[in-house]
Amino acid sequence: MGKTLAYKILEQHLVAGTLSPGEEITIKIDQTLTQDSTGTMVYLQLEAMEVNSVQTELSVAYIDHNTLQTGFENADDHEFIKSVAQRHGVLFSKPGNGICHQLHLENYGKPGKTLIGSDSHTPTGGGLGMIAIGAGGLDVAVAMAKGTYSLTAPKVVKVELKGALREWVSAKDVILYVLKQLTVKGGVGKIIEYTGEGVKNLSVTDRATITNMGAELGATTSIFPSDENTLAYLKSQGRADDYIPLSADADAVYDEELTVDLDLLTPLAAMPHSPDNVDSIEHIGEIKVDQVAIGSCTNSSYTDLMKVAAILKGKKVHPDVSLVISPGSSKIMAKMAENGALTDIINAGARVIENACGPCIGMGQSPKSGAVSLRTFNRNFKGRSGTLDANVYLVSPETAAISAVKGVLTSGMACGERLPEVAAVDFTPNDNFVVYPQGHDKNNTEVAMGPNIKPFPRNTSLPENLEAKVVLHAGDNITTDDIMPSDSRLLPYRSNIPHLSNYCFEKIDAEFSARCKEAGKCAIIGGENYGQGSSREHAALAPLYLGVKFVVAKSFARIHRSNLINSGILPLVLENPADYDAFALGDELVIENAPQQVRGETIEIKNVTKGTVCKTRANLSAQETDMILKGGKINAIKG
Ligand code: MIC
Ligand code: SF4
Repeated sequence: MGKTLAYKILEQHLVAGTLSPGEEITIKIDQTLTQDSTGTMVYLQLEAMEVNSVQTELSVAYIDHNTLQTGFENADDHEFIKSVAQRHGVLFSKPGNGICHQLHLENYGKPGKTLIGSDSHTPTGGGLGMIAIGAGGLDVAVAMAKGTYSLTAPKVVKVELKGALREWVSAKDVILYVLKQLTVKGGVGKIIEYTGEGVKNLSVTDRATITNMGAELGATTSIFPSDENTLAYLKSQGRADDYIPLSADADAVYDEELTVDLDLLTPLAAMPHSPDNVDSIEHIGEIKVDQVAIGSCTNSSYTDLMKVAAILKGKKVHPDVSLVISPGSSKIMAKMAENGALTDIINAGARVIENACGPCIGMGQSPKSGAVSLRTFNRNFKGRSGTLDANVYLVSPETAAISAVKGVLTSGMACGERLPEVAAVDFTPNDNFVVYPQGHDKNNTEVAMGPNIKPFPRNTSLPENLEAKVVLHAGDNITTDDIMPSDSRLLPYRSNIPHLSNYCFEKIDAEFSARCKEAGKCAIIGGENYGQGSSREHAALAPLYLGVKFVVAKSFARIHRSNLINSGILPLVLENPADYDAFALGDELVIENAPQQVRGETIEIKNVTKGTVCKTRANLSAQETDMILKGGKINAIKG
């Protein structure tokens, strides 16, 4: 029986377990990446593990999220990460170099390697034929310390690409189409593997746009084969030696299949407030646009921005539109300065900002009240832009640029203009933004701890009777942005859980934090796909700090479920989803004989207030059971 590409790479890296969907496996990790907003926790945890050198082939610490230094906090975090990177042998990418995923693709990603990163969009590396997985910070810290990562072996979905994209239709439209078909929870427990003759018509950066937004499907990761386009990309980055060809066997067997006819796609948009709320631009119509933002790890490649420059050349941004562009990397920005494309963008009236995540995570450029903002980003969750009543549409760079000129949402296909081809270029290697950990030894460098960096909260072992009061009854698709909001106001506090916890669930229920403090021991009830979105473990650590003992939901998103377990918080799935309605705010709950119950299949929650019993499952692996019993991953590691 032929093998999928994903399973070939997993098999080569298998350290323990049986490689079969649903089984717990441990794989060797070749590379890790961190970014600063999750990185401070990662490196606090790495320090707590008392290791000297990282065990990976390569680990990189990027600074790209918290680059607005409005006070000392972010700069202190950068310094902290730099010092820990030097202590343990981690490369440090300074702020201004660019967005972690774009930089990793350009400089370090290699076909056939495994990568885990403390950011949900780490699967961007799948565009190069890697197994690249987003994970919580603690899992990344452990991968650095031990060189391994454990996960449930996913199913593999085949997405067969046929034909080629037409002018004005791009990779973003491919992934928006897949999101429309599979939804934001359609990828949970799965790897999305792209195959078919259409693959050769997509460049590596096109492929990376598609694998990047596989995170929005909830997928473990997404992957493309490594072929002559991979070689061309690596050559353009001066890394031809990193190339190896890789593909699935011709007779590979997949768990599910989907076909996408690239020739039939038209420009699409994800409408407010979910990446799977997709429709064609033609159908949505010419809505008036207030802001257009181009950039993010999804769409900030050289080719993307050169197309934008070509569309803007000799034109003027509409008087009612604010156009803001954040390039993906310093190399891209430098190349566009060299060839004049940056001048075309600036002359059209665009605001060019730093090579960083920027507006994608609400670090500046919040649109005006009630605005329509077109963004080439990957998430349009309510309030993520920093403006609660803004309506964010996710579109391709081509759609964004032409709409910025016209002032209304515009399909380039309908406007009758030609879109010039972007010529291939070679990039000049430049590592002036990188600090290498030369002669590293933890005894040679002090950890630089700013006053805002506080210890992370730790749980205690599971008590006999796990008591809790319902402090929130939430709906479906709760995001980690809902649980632990992130914007320019709160991101400076990513290393200060006590402060952050005051804002937990603030957009959904302003009383949440106060209610938890009053209750002491708390439980959250959620709907489907609880915890989708970011990998931030702050969405588990802040609830832990506030006394949350367990979360009961209809289903969980992968990374958040792991983060809860790593923190010793039980994620419980309702055996009967209808029982969701049997809980109400203020109900007193208890799980009796908790240690014994978590070792079994079914876990019963007694609702003391209502006098009822509800059956749930935690579906814990052996390692996960150990973590829950001991009060989290750090306790389990330390024994
Ligand atoms: C995001 O896009 O939501 C983030 C900010 O990159 C997060 C990481 C974080 O919360 O720091 C992610 O995607 O994991
Ligand atoms: Fe940064 Fe946005 Fe990408 Fe997250 S999704 S890594 S905030 S650019």
